[in-house]
This record gives sequence, C-alpha cells and structure tokens, in this order.
Amino acid sequence: MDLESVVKKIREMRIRGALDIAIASASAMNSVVEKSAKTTPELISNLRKAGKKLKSARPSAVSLPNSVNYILYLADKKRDLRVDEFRRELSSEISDFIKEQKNALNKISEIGSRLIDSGDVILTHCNSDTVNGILKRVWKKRKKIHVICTETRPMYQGHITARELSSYGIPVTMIIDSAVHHIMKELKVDKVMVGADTVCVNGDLINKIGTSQIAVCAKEQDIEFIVAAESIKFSPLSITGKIVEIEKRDPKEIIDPKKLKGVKILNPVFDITNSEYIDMIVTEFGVIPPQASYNLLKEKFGWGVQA
Ligand code: RUB
Repeated sequence: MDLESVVKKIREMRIRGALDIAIASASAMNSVVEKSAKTTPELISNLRKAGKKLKSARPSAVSLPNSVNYILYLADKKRDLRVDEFRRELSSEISDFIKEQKNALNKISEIGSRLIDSGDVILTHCNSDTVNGILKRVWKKRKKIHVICTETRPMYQGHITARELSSYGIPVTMIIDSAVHHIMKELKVDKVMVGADTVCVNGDLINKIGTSQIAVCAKEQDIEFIVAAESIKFSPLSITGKIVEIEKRDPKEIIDPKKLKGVKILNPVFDITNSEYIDMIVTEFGVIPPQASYNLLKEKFGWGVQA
C-alpha cells in the first residue's frame, strides 16, 4: 500500500485498531523503500519524511510511532550500504517485522485463550483483533463462552466485533455502552477483556473511550479485567515522561452540531484506565501484571528511546 493512501485511511479510520495501524504503516514505509532514489542518504531522508506524515495521522496508538521508529532505526543502521543493497535488506527486514506482528497476535491468542474457562461470560468493548483472536481460539478449543459486546459509540466498532464473533459461531449479545454496569450484574459477567492502543510504563492503559468506566464497574463487582496487547503497543516514550495525546475527533461523528445550536460537543475517542483497575496484561511473551510493563519495555527497547 502506498504512503498517501495509508495516511488517509488511518486518518479516516478506514484502517483502524492499533495492530492493523502498525502493520499498514510498516507496509507504507516499505512502499517508500521501493520507490526510486539515487542514493542511500536520499532514501533515508524520504523515509524520515514518510515517517513524520504517518506519525501525524492519529496520535493515540503508540504502535504507529513504534513501528515507524523501528524501521527508521533499521534504516539508520544500514546507512553505509549501497542504495540497491540498502533497499533489498531493509525491505526484507520490514517484511520480517510484519510477520513478527502477525506471530505475536497468534501467540497472544494461544496464551490468552488459556485464561478463559468454559462457561465464562466475557464482556468486551470496541473492536480489537487481539481480543477477537483470543475469543476465537477459545471457541475453537470448544470452550462454551458467551460474549457481551458494547456497540461503542460514536463509530460503532462493536458492530464489527459482534458480526465477526457471531459469524464464527460464538453466542454474542450486544448492549449500548451505558448498559455495562447493569448488564454485568444481570448476565453475571465473569471477565472483561479489552485491547490496547497504548500501555504506559506504569501500566496505565489507553484504549477506546469508555474503557475506563468499564474498568471501574468491573472493580466494583470484583470482575477480572484483562488487557490483550502485543509488545508493539507498549510506549517507550512514556519512560521519558511524555504523556500520550488523547485524540479528539470531529463532533460530527456524534451529531450534526446544527441540530444542537449553542451546544459545545466534545468527542475524545480514547481514555486512560489507571493500572490499579487492571488485573493482567496478555502479551506475546506471557501474562504480566500491569506493574511489570516497565520491565517489558526495558527488555524490548533498552534505553535507546527515540522520539
Ligand atoms: C480501536 C481500539 C482497540 C485497540 C486494539 O480504536 O481502541 O481496542 O486499537 O485493537 P479505533 P487491536 O477504532 O478508534 O482505532 O487489538 O486490533 O490492535
């Protein structure tokens, strides 16, 4: 996929979900590698410009800058190669990176599926490929589960989740976002499982708006709150104290402002769930408590943090 169309699709949410955003950004960077440039420095400079465009497309999923920065880091290590060698090597490493992300999803699906028991009622929010991967694996293992999914206002990503899981055979019930507290009791929810756009160094989670309310409800009712996140979603920048920007989108996604003249409409699309509401995070390396996010980050990125 070429750079401009990936940037546009991410911005317009036609490519969405933190993992898909990371993978699409990597293939957009690869399309730049394949384009003509006479010298390696010229190609590196094109990659830097492309990276900047990609990173500006959506601010809250750290998988996007992580993926771009990793590719720029690889490019920089190869800066002494001839342009044809540079192109060949970098292209092959980018496809390895993409494979690694898909493998991570597969590993998390397996590890996460062991956390779910037959008979569990699981509540999820928004649409996460990672959570869906786990739930499908659980179903494949013939564990009888029932999934409750929120519709996820304003963009209704819950419809995607509902369609995908029910077409796989899993019993799914959809509720409006504000029914979570009530339904947790009525349908005796056992576990909440959500994806992640960013996991901070202190284990705080940034995910679709509404996640933090669900976590508070789960805590109140002593329901396990599980996050499913590949390591690409852990934020090395949060080590340096940079706060993740919460994306605010066009109010028109909620209602035509002309219909509510004189009313200010806000549309923040992510929120922060404090780590104390999170019981565990499933990663491709295993299940960790949120407090161990620091260790995972240090293991993965060392101290070579790039902005
Ligand atoms: C999607 C969202 C998902 C995470 C994880 O928000 O919050 O829970 O991105 O998804 P949006 P995945 O629809 O605004 O992108 O597990 O697929 O990476």
